[in-house]
Amino acid sequence: MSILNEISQNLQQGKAKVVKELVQKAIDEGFEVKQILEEGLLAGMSVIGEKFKNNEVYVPDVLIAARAMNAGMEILKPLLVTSGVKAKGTVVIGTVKGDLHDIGKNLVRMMMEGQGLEVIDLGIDVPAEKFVSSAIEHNAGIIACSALLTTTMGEMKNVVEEAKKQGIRDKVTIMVGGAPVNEKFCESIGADIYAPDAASAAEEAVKVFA
Ligand code: B1M
Repeated sequence: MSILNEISQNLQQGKAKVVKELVQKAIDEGFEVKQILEEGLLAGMSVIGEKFKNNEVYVPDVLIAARAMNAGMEILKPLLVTSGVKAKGTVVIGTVKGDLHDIGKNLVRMMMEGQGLEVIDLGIDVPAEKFVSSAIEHNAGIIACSALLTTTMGEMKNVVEEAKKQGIRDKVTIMVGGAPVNEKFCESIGADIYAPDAASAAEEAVKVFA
């Protein structure tokens, strides 16, 4: 098995320590940083994303795979900067104002990072103004809003309105998701993309930057 394949396989099994060692080994053997990232770490995370979508693996599996990816990224990150590998795009993500649920949002973030996107995580209870000002500050192409409560999902409309108010509506894609959210709601508030799960959210985000 090639070392890149080994990285991918071990990542899928959540073996953080092994992934870290293999990434270092691949660097020592002269593999390009971009190749280690794309054919090792991101390839492994894509498999997990697909399996998660098909209910073949569950939340804890994704969390430990993401931990393994982060372990590998610790080694790669400083080299990515010097080798000039750029993120495919920037996403600002958060759970909307009044809502403290973050497990799903964190999964979305991890999946997006697993697709090579830069993700600015604003955390929970994020007001509309913060989503928009952060998108401007980081020149983000996507604002991604998560909500788990029927009482807070309406806050997503405020994000759309705030983006209009601050003059960036035509420059930013607004993605919405979370258990009570659906396609119809997405359309009704004038958002752009509804994603039912974390893997779809990452797939859709990549398409935006393609
Ligand atoms: Co809360 N809670 N909770 N809770 N909680 C729910 C959501 C609830 C359905 C439980 C119930 O009554 N059956 C209910 C909401 C009812 C409703 O609004 N219709 C509820 C309630 C009522 C509350 C409180 C009001 C309870 C109270 O205090 N009386 C309170 C509210 C606090 C607040 O937010 N202001 C509350 C608090 C909490 C805890 C803090 C205890 C805890 C959250 C801990 C945390 O997140 N760190 C909690 C939990 C854990 C849950 C349940 C049990 C699990 C949620 C979860 O993490 N699921 C939940 C019941 C349930 O769902 N079974 C419940 C796993 C996660 C992976 O799924 O977040 O749906 P999910 O994410 C999915 C997709 O939705 C999607 O991707 C993920 C998977 O791929 N997705 C996106 C999510 N965000 C996305 C964004 C995208 C795209 C996809 O694009 C941007």
